[in-house]
Amino acid sequence: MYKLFTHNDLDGVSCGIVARLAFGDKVDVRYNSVMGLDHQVERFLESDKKHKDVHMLITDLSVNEKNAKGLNDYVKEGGKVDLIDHHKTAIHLNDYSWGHVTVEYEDGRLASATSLLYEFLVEKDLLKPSGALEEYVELVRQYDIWEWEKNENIKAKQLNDLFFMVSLDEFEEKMVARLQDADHFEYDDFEEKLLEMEEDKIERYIRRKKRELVQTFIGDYCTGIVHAESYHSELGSELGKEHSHLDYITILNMGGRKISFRTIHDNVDVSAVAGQFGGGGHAKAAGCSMNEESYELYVKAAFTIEPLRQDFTKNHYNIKNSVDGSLYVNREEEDFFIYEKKHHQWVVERNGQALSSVFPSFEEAERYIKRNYSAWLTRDEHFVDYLKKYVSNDKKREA
Ligand SMILES: [Mn+2]
Repeated sequence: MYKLFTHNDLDGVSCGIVARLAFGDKVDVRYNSVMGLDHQVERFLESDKKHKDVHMLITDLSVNEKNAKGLNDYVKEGGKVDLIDHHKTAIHLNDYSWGHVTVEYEDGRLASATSLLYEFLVEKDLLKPSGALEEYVELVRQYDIWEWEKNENIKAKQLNDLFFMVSLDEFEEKMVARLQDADHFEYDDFEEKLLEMEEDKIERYIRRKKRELVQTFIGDYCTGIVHAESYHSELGSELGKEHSHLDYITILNMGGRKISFRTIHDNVDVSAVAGQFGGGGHAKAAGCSMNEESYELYVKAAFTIEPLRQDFTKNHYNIKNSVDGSLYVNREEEDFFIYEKKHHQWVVERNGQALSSVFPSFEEAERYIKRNYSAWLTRDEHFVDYLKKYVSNDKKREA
């Protein structure tokens, strides 16, 4: 008999699916949150100690110091345990005979728990490799370690969408049945339709959230803050790309009292931001529970800020990086005119007065006014009025 403790996200549940394919009803699968595992392991060590016929597998999660010692003692007494993980923070468990932690394969690809468990079971002849299963495992791996975005592997993202549309048990059951004896992994027509609808729904949701984003400085970082309960990955990436002058995106979930941080920039580490408030995570995606301090900064102080406006995109004349200059405005109805005075010398005029800083590129000038004045590219009509006003002023000056 096998007992599998695994994570409750797509990678973790796919470990459950792989284990089910290998062991059928001879495995008892438990899905846990990151916080929940240690409690489960503790209970197992206390109660099931004598059941030496149980082979324990832990995937996509790691145990604390106390449980690591407990498991090690259990193994010394003849218990069977294998912990298979791919998180950097679990590397030290490789010191134990039962710890199998691989972050990166020899060819440089990042591992996922599912890919590691799959290979582990195939190597031990406990699972028969198949085309469909191999494809499925690769989709999970690409999704879990964010490789799908770079590869534009939509099928991997869709797998995660589907995962969230049905219950854990239903997903497990569906996938086990599908992977059992197929050459390729495919979605059926109904799922394709569902995924299409989901895509539309996410698009509408993001469009709405774009109009609610507020901008502020917290510490040295300029962040965009939005309230949202769902689609954090999609939101973080869309808002981050659209407002690339923001260092990171903050997503507030008031009901769950949680804060998520996302960034698209390599020079920003949001796990450090989350760490200041007792949270953690990865460099590009992290989070924390909401405490008094983070509430004051991200919720209360941001409440009175007006949402950020998007650049006007339907212009013919007022366009970015143009030889005629580009005009921006802000909520205070100030004008910001960016133009190239000399080669690599970009000037910003604020209400007709040049700022003292000069910028080496259009992008840097724009970034400066977006970060410091929350300005957006204004519409053509205003641009034409602005040019008329200042061109006629120049003429008066000449006369
Ligand atoms: Mn994982």
